[in-house]
Amino acid sequence: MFTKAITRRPCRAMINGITTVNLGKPDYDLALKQHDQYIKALETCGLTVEILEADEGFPDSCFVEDTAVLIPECAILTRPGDSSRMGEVELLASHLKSKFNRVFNLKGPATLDGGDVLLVEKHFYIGLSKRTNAEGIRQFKEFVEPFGYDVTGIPVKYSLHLKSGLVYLNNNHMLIINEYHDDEMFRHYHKLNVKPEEKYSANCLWLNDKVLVANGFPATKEMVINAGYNIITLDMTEFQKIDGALTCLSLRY
Ligand code: CIR
Repeated sequence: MFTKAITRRPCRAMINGITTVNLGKPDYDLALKQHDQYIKALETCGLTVEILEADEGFPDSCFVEDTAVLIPECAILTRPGDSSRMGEVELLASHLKSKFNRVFNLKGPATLDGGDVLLVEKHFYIGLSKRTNAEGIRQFKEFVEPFGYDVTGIPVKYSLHLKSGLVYLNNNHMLIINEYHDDEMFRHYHKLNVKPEEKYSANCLWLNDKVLVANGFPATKEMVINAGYNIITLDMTEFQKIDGALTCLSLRY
């Protein structure tokens, strides 16, 4: 159950956000409208949403998920794997220190993006990706193990982050792209397989028994509904242009 979320308004510089796709530049005004709808959806799911100011110094700073991991026992400030994003953590640090009794910091040479961190009950799966290195996972593990969490590293080969292709929807349901389908690690889950042509939509967001799903992906939408969830669909086109998806736009706790 989540009760709160932290988001950051997209800045104008988002049109120059990092991207691996070729979908053109985001339309800033449309991105703001989509962000408004995203915040409304979080509120519909019962969350109180804090909206931090846009920061023009960091084009990707609306993707707050990458800069911290929040659990009831502590906050962990990350070290984003793309150097242009490292400074985003500072923007959030004092803010989190006023909310959490314990705040841990990853130290160099560790790198870790929150988009690689998937929590399933008391188990963290962490993507070993272009953004997150083995040292990042090692330090993270040291922070969370004393609180009874365990950690498994998962190589990420075919997407930016682990959660671009693997998302937990509670009730033992795992939304999963082909690449992870036969992985022994996930054999215990009831898998909802995302079609390759709808890969972007694997990044859904479970929030208190509702699921946010990106608009324009009918097979994923139907599959999540058939799995028994109430869904909220959201236009995400402008964030997709810079590799952003639903989980990236908030920190939930
Ligand atoms: C980046 O490449 O860092 C941003 N353009 C997108 C970050 C997406 N974040 C996420 O999936 N958690």
